[in-house]
Amino acid sequence: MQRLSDIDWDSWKARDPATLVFVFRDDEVLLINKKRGLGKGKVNGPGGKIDPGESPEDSAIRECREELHIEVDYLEFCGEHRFQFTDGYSIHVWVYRTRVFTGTPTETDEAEPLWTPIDAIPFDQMWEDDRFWLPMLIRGEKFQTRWIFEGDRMVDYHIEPDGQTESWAGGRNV
Ligand code: 8DG
Repeated sequence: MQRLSDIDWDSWKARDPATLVFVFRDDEVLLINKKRGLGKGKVNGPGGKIDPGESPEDSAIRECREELHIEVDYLEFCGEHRFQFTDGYSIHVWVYRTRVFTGTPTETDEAEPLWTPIDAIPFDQMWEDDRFWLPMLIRGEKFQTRWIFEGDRMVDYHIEPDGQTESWAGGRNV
């Protein structure tokens, strides 16, 4: 299982459903130094696994609350990632962005907040795929993606553009 074509994507179901959130303020994006879980030690957006019975959006809101002590609102759906790992693990990730939040991002056991200029995103400290789709998210382009990973190493991928994100509910576009 090294290529996308080795997988029957029609019957594919991820072991874990999960979320990712990117919060924007002026020309900055709120990233985290992830302190535990899958991707520990990497820079990422807040997010995590969806609890049983929880909607992706509710999970995204809860993860921002738990990881950074902020309340996010007006989440815009940006796309979905389907990750298949060669060891058999798989994760399906719903991705959101917003400019609307209350509270001050605060370090927790799970995350250290990093307000980051959008032209200085540290892709070399992030998952290998992020450089392909995070610029699309910033431009307001939605995506449907599939990825094969061998551990930390991306071995195959496909990105399907999926139209435009609705305009920012909370202010100007970036
Ligand atoms: P835990 O209770 O299991 O420790 O943690 P959790 O917070 O519920 O879940 P997690 O392990 O943090 O969930 C994995 C997170 O990593 C989830 O937000 C989705 C995200 N993620 C991947 N792969 C990739 C990737 O390639 N790029 C980016 N940016 N994020 C990814 O799983």
